[in-house]
Amino acid sequence: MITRRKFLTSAGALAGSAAVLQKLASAQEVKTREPNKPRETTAAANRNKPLIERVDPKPTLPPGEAGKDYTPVITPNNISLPWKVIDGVKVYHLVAEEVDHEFAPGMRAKCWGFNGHVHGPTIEAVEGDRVRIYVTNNLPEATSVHWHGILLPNGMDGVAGLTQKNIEPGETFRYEFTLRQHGTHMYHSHSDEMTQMALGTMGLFIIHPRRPKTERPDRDFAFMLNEWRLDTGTSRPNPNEMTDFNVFTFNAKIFPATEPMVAKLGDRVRIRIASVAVMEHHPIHLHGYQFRITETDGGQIPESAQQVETTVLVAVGQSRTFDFVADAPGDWPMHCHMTHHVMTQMGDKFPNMIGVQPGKLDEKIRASLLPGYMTMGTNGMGEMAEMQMKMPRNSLPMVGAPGPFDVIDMSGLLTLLKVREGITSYDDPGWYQHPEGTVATVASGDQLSRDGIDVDLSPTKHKTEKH
Ligand SMILES: [Cu+2]
Repeated sequence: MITRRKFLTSAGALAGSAAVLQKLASAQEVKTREPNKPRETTAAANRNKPLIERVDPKPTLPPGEAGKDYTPVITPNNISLPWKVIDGVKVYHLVAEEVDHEFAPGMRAKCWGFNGHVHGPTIEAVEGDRVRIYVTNNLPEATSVHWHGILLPNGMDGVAGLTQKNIEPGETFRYEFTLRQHGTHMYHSHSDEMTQMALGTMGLFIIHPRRPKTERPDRDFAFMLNEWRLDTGTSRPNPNEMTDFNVFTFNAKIFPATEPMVAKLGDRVRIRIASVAVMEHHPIHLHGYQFRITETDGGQIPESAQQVETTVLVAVGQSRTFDFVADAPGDWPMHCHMTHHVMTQMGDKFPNMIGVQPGKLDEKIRASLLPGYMTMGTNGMGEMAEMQMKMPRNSLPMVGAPGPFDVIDMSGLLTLLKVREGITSYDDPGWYQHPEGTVATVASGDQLSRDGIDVDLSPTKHKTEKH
């Protein structure tokens, strides 16, 4: 009830109507109800009163301005959708269309998105803004756009067949409503969802608070999660796949194509993660930090109820926002903690070769069947990261990229938080230069004997067959 009353108070400030005051008065009645009075009496008295939160108010505040009313959000690897103000209304134009999308160098596919982007550009607005969003359908089939998590009149909800007619190819529809909340929300097609969403027709819808209760973040990053089935050698994600995905993305990119989040030491950082992914939930883990989960789709969490975590589970259809101060310099991974979600196609359908001793198998196969054959994966999959293997067309191995020390053998749902002292720009600062003596290295014999660590250091002990 407290949250609801707070919401009503802020909505009231925006709408300023008699209905608002009436509702606030009735909320006050609930609060001051005598303890012995039966609840049913109050409920009955309130039953027929208008619910102001279901009224779409005309705005009484000017459109929110970047810098003055909010710090713009950063959508790594994507942009915010441009808008113009017409008679006090923010006007946007989304165009649903096929997009030739690069997941990372070496892997492209024909996806569906908006305005040349996969996923669609981030819609950014401010609580109290009136927004008018035109949607043009340049897809080969009918579509519609649903504004996920946003409080609006039923006929603006965007569910084809139920709350509106389909937007046929070539048609442009108009959606218009006033934003009465703030938070991290989404939009996605709501017509032939299985096909269209598996091909990428979704985006972020960020609403900044008009009067934030907390200090604004210095760096505000937003991500959308997704998973895809892209078979090697093909150029279209397969929307019919129900369980077996092989490409996992932050803002439709896989590491190392994911742009890093760069912050200055001491910056207040906000990270928003949202998902209307196809089928999978993703526990997103940030290294080196504890953070407070400050918002869900339902709004701000009271400070006393905020959980301090290092991993946040983002289920399909949810958003989670967390905040922290960037007080530890370094290159810190942020990744999904499901190990198959930090890899790409290579691990898919690969036979389990761990511990297999091929003996003379390689020689025999090379001589009689495949001249370039080698048995792989007997010591684990990491070695594939280091090899320049010839890959099938339009596919990437499980591995990520060369790192400052060795190859980073993660891909997929991985990005980096780069925190630096004294930087003057938020451009990618390159790899972190560690202060001397702060990097784990091979232990010397002296160190081992000093600390009584007994290991067999003979060179033959751990020799493994190298290809
Ligand atoms: Cu995951």
